[in-house]
Amino acid sequence: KEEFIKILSALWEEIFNTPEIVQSVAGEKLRVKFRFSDLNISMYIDLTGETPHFFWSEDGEEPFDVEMILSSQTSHLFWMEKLNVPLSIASRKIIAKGSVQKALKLLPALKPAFALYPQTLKKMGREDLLKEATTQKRKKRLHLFGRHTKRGYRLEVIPSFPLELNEEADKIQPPVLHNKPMNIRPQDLLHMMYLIRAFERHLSQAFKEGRLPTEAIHLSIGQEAVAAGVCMNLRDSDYLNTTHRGHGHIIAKGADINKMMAELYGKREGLCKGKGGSMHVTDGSKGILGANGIVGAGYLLALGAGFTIKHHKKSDDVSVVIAGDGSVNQGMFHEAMNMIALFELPVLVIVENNRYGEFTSIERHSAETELHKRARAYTLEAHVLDGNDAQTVYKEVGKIIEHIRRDGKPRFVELLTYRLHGHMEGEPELYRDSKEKEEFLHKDPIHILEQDLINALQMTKKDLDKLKLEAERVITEAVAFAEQAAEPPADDLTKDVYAPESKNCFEGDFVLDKAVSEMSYAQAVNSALAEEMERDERVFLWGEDVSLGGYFNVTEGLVDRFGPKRIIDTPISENAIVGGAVGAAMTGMRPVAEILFADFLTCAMDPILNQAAKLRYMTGGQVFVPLTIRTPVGSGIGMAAQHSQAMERFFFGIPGLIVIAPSDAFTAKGLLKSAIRSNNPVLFIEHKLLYADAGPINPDEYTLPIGKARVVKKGEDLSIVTYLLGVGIARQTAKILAAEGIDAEIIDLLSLYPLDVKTVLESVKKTGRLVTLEEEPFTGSIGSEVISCVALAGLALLKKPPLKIASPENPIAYAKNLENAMTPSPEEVAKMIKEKFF
Ligand SMILES: Cc1ncc(C[n+]2csc(CCOP(=O)(O)OP(=O)(O)O)c2C)c(N)n1
Repeated sequence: KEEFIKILSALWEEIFNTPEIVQSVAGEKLRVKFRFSDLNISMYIDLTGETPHFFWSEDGEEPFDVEMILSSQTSHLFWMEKLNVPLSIASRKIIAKGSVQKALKLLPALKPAFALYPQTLKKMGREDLLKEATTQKRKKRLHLFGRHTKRGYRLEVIPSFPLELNEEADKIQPPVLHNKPMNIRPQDLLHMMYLIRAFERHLSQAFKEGRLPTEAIHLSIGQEAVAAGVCMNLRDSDYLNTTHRGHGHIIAKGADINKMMAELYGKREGLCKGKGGSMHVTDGSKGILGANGIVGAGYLLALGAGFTIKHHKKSDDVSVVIAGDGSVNQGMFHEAMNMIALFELPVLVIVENNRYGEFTSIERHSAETELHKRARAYTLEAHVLDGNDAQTVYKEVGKIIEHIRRDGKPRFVELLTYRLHGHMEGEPELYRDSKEKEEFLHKDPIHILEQDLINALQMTKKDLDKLKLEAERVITEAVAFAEQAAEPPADDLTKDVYAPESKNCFEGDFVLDKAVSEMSYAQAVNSALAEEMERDERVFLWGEDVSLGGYFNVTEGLVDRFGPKRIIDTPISENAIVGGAVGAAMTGMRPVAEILFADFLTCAMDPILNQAAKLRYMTGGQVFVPLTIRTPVGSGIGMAAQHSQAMERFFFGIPGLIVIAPSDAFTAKGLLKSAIRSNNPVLFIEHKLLYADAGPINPDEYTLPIGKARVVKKGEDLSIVTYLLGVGIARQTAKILAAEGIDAEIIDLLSLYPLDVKTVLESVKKTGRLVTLEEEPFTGSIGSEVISCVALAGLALLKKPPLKIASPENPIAYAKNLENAMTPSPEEVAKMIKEKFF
């Protein structure tokens, strides 16, 4: 700073000692302030009085007519005449305030002053600053004036993708579940209910005392007969899905109580390593697929687990879902019920009717309050039972489960019960009066069973106390375990986002062998599906009309080869298509779910975002979801706004999900095979207009790497970063540009998430010019992300600001000319590029 002040002071002394300059600026009546932003000091040039002079001020509070804000480095370039000052003001290298026009008029008068700067530098012993910035020495010295000019990039500023490649990934399997012998006596039911109540009473107290890391905990006090009565009928190998109020169900299914308590305390030793908490706690080793914070999601996961039992395990296991009365008004319930019934899956649907959905009573939330009647509408055998009578629940549900084990057909049971605590601890319960609660206190399921045991089995109060004490001891131990357990280490934060992957699907190059044949993009998808289904019997495909080839004939002929049990037509139920596939994937299948048009992904948002993408993380890595969702995007077939969108913006950047978008037959085939082999959920985006495009394909079996972009054409002058349809447009654009001597490089992203930033940066390092080209609307698109990454990691590489070519910000129109106007032609792209860069 001092050296800088000295140099500029010496310069201005020279200037004011030069009579011709003084004469030419005399009478301007102007005070100019130069604020040096990186040095926190201002220099004032005062031309208002008889004698022009300058002074420095650190607080910068002096009055001025015009202020120029610039860095010391910009100031250096200014005096070196390396800057076009008006342009620098326009591009904000120099920020001017006040009477800029007047200040600019001074420049010609100052012309002779520029010649004084080199002299001044020499006099001050800094002639090194006059040289070009080539040597190390100079770079270092220049740093004095604020900025360095290295042409490199810093990839480390982009967070690394939390995905691990490992040799064992191919062998990953859901836990092998064993049956447990069952010989449940009434006193076992009571002991279980004591255990659940003691567990939740402790939680209630711990919550009040602020010892749990949550603001919301939902207890099932008063509903324990449902948990014990249903779940004590289940083997480990039966699947269970439950909800936010699922502690009891999970305990009764056999979860490790110490680890469960530790989970609720947010500890590393917790079942989900402290990542799930009360609403997502699960114990995969006991066949529990999870508590779920989305009230209707369990129905869909249970549907998928039922599919696995029927078609893969081929066992007499049962997939059970327990959810509340409020959940039956979710669309997920209806889609699941229909599909469970239609496909005759071994699923037991239990609705635990505690008369309230949050703060709204059943009379106010349901037109038909006898919920079992809804099941009959779906042809399901339905039962309604007193859910506070544990013995009845155990016996009757036990019989129903035995029926399912025998005939594999679904059943529905409504269990009538009541929760004695609020919807969540600490809420004021304004929606019900004390009389109602009083009435149900008398129907407390624990009291009912205690009475039964005393009356029928001649157990004494002392016997019961012993059971209760034993349950309380277990909970005391669990609390001690949880309290002593450690918090998760900080680096756990980014673990368990993705299941480990094998190198085969994530490493390698895009090598097109000597192609012996051509295939259309649609045939390539078809062929990838066929090969993977041939290779792995866990792979199946379901979606609307897939057996007939689907809307675009992509899956044509597959049903003849693999039969209707593996190529499955579904109802028009996008939520269930994806949600069911998630359940199947969690239990050992490798589903491919087809969504007819990508626009309908909106109807399956929850299973994609809240289930598929998050289940692994929420369960602390207990679960993995090897699911592929295929769907076509894009305009061009005159189907207007709801059948033509580019949908990728909604899904890329969702931790836990992978997004792929191949641009030709070669990549469609290799990447789809990798997607199906991936241990993680993949959204595989196809393009309608590409389906008919033919292209070469490797003759032998091959997969292609996920997470890598491909340089489809090398070039020196600019980098066009694009994907899907954009690749074809870019190729034609490059030809037009080549005719004018401009050599474009084209990068086909292929994987949108993870994004291969390195390949983009390497290209921009060479060309210095970046163009993004896509079908998405301008704001918040893939191109935005590419540009953001380049700005963060390699801004210095750019010779000019990037050019972003995207569609206008409107939905897609029907009329052909309007639809066409959404995507620029190669000629238009070439013109934009020339105007911007050349
Ligand atoms: C899809 C969804 N919508 C809303 C909520 C917020 N919510 C949490 S619990 C709950 C009530 C659910 O009622 P019910 O299904 O009867 O179960 P209960 O709480 O009575 O056990 C609601 C609306 C949610 N978790 N998920």
